[in-house]
Amino acid sequence: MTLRLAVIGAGLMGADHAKIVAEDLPGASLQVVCDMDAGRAKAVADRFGAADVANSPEAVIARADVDAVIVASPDFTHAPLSMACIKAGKRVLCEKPLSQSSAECLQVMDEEMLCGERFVQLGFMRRYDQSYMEMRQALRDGALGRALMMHNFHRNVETPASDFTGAMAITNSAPHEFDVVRLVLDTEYRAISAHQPKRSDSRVAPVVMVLETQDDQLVTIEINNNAAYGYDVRAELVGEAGSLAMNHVAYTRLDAKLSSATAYEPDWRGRYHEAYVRQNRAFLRFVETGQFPEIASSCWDGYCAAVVAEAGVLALESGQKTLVEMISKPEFYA
Ligand code: ISE
Repeated sequence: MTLRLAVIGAGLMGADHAKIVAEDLPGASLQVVCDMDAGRAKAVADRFGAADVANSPEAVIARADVDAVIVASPDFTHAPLSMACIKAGKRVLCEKPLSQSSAECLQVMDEEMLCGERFVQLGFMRRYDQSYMEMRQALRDGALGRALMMHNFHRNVETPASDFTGAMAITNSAPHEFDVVRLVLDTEYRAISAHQPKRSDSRVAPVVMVLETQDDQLVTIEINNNAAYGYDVRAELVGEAGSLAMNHVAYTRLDAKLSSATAYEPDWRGRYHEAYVRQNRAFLRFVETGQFPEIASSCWDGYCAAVVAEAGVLALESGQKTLVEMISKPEFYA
């Protein structure tokens, strides 16, 4: 049976999801592309062969010819649209963040728990990236001994908007690290501090965070949204018996003129293409079977990322180490 998917939002990520559905998801078809901007919806629909276009997300979610939904519209719509999908009994792959407000994440969790079934898979795609999967496995296999530290670097060429702030580095970019490090280390955070160096211009400076986990490990995260040279994500997991570092991901290397060079992607879509495909295939199996994928991110994970980000913003503003205070994990998400 072919599952008919709707993609809500035809911006950068919506177009990327539409492409993946059309080209990399056997068993799925692109039924509707929905965007407030009719021209944008049509351009993406035409490019990837969608059956229809629409401009009302609520109407799309209710359609009988839509089996499941991918939400890639602006961040503030993620929680309300995920709740609409839960109410309609449709499984949804919602782009990160579920919400930047932990209180709103709790509302989505409540809605899902009320239904007694899992409906929401959250698009923290790095969980499906080979490098992080190998780090997690190495730790589980005992190859590194007890984990002590995880260092992370996350660099964008430039900020998406000129009014991007240090707080937004924490609420918009860092949640990827907040989320995937929790998965790799299999723990939660206890406290966070955040610091910024000074730039010589008015662009947003990097943010460096130090997090303590509940298992007494340290996690460092550098977010540099104006790194200029390329999209660059690095990580190193340091254990008592060894360390595992992520390699620069590039399929080729140019050796010429007495030097050697590998290229950087301009943004995350190329770097994480395989992760997105794996994630979206896992979503398809979730829709088919109702079984929540083992390593996928849930509403609970979305809540955890939001709580850490809120504490991180407070830490940056106050210059103080800030406690990360979460509710206990509901049995439903165990
Ligand atoms: C950005 O905010 C994102 O959402 C992307 O997924 C991420 O990879 C990028 O580096 C972030 O800055």
